[in-house]
Amino acid sequence: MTDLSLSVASRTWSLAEVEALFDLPFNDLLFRAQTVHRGHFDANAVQLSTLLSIKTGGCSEDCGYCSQSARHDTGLEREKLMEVSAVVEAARAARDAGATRFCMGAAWRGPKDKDLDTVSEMVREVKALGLETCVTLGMLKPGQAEQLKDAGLDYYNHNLDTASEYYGEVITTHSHGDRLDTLAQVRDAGIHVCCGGIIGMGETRRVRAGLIRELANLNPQPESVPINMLVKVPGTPMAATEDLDPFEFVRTIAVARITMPASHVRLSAGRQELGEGVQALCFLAGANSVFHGDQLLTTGNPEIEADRVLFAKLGLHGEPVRGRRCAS
Ligand code: SAM
Ligand code: DTB
Ligand code: SF4
Repeated sequence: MTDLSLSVASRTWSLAEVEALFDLPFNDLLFRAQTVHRGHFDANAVQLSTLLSIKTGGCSEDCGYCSQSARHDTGLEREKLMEVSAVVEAARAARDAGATRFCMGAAWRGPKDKDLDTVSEMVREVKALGLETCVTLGMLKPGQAEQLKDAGLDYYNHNLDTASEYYGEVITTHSHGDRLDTLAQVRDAGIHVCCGGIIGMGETRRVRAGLIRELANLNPQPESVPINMLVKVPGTPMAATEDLDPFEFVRTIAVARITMPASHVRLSAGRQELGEGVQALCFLAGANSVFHGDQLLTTGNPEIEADRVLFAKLGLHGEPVRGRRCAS
């Protein structure tokens, strides 16, 4: 019989165990996730990260979900790397609106050394504002993670996106192994790992369980785990994908919480489409982070005012920097 006893951070998860969690009755799953959550975090605190696209569009990669791939005709204007001063201004506004982490995203396969110098300057200046810093720049070459660490980078976002068995259905220009390689470089440089994925891309529950299993078996586990619901961008190969049942999204959050008890699980892209009720279920299932601000990278996010109202209704509050109750 599959062992469903309470998880500990260091254990290895089998696919059967993760699938068994997905298959639990909804109320049992949520009760279990909420119990784990309360053992590790303030149950009413939510970490707020703000995203900024510092280099938009024209990406060489063929990720089937992405508005920024040069291979998809999404009508997105290609833009150059932003000026440092404009990024710092956006970060200051994010901080003043309540965010504690600022995440800068670039539509690159990976950064050129010259561009990395500019991004390092952005990290240095954003950090000086008292914000946690995060960047997502694609694949890194040896030495680049160390440069970012020296600039004061706290987190590097690099998602596994989907289970290894489904990866080739979504992306062909780089591999699941390439992603693991960059994640290892980030870890070795002493930078916190932000690593999650996308669901609702036409995958099966088994694939979703496989993704969560791969994330949970990273050792150490990622400090932040963004769970994105596919945003169906017109012009991408995934634009006409069938809608995923919202309860399946909630289940995925709950299974992420149970298997990665000390990680911040972020309710990420697709929040606008979920509505207040499903978002509330996600918080009950153990989500304790969101993207805060009217824009994700190229698509919309709930407005700051809408989040303020929702948080007030639910009695949620923003989490201070390093607000984890049980330091690990
Ligand atoms: N180019 C870098 C990379 O791929 O790692 C960084 C930017 S990329 C846009 C960051 C992440 O955004 C992707 O790994 C994916 O998880 C998420 N993402 C992109 N487009 C999305 C969409 N349409 N729906 C949901 N998530 C999306
Ligand atoms: C992550 O997992 N989700 C964010 C962040 N990491 C970089 C990006 C979501 C992008 C959604 C589609 C868009 O706005 O382009
Ligand atoms: Fe490029 Fe990242 Fe979009 Fe893939 S997800 S096309 S690597 S910006």
